Amino acid sequence: MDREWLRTILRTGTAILFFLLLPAFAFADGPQPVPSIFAPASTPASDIYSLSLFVLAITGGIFVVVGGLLAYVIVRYRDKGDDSDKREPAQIYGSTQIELAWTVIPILIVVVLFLTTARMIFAIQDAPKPPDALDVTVVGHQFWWEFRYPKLGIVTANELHVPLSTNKDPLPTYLKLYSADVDHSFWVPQLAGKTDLIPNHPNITWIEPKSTGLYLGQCAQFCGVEHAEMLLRVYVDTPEQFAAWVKNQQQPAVEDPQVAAGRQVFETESCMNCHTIRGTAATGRFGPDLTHLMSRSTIASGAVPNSEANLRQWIKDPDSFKPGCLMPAMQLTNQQLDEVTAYLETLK
Ligand code: HEC
Ligand SMILES: [Cu+2]
Repeated sequence: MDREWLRTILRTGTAILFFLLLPAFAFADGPQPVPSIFAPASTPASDIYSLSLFVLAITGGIFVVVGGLLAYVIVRYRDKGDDSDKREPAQIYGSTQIELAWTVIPILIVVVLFLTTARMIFAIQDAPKPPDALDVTVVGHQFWWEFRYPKLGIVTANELHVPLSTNKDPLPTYLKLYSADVDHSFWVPQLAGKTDLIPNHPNITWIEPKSTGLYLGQCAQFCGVEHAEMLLRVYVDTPEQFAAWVKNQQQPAVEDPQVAAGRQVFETESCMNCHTIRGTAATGRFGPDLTHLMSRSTIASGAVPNSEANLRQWIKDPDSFKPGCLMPAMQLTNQQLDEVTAYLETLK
């Protein structure tokens, strides 16, 4: 093997490696771990997963055959540096057999891929909805999620709770998707495929999680500057956990006289124009419902953990966590910040 040849292989190899590793660099310092589409935990996601394996097998087969032939030809017929290959090879024109083969085989492959995919899409879309399925209305906002449970009288944000579905007791959750402003996309890879939230065009999707735990996702449609921090958290609870969560969410906010000063800040510094706290005069709907803010483990749509320090910093200057988000810095004094944070901390 001569030098030039070796250099070509090295150069090509480095380029291929670089492109394969590129996604790893892109996500390396992301705000949350990238959930895998190869670890489904819910019915539509596992159907999509098996379909993707089928498609990968076919396209992988094509890659191996084409790549193999290409590699063989490159090695076998490379310039040997002598005159042994200066003669023109036999020229073949208009071979009906060859042309038919390279037209019909790809068409058949595409038809198979198309039909299996279309069948899967319709099977998921037309799945009959059981009467006891849980209904949730999801409203996409720049840059957070509103979750309403119409039959349960619950409104919350950013962290969706749904019950576990077992084979013995199937309990899917049907999500009706709306948008308050621009296009968003609901995507929790381990639970279901992406479904867009389009203004004036409600979409429906469903999930049927088969194991408990926290599933991460995010908005998958570019919706503005903070699109990348419009994260999603879905908690799949056991029936008992879910019932307890529902019971707590249905309560109005408890009134604690010790934090009356903070509550007054909330009601006089226009917080209540944008936020609802059930059981108080605050009924704003531009921002997340804060009635049970402390039942959530993150704030600002999963951007930061819900700690006292983060909460105070968020109210002081929301842009310090989410530059360009739609909550303004309300220019509160340090004392007002302490008071309103103490008040919010009581919203269990
Ligand atoms: C102009 C409307 C507006 C005003 C006024 C406003 N907020 Fe907000 N607030 C928002 C929006 C929008 C978000 C969601 C931001 C995001 O996640 O992108 C938000 C988020 C929050 C959150 C995080 C909620 C969560 O679960 O993620 C808290 C806490 C909060 N606001 C408290 C306050 C307080 C306290 C005040 C008054 C000092 C206030 N807000 C004033 C619009 C407003
Ligand atoms: Cu979005």
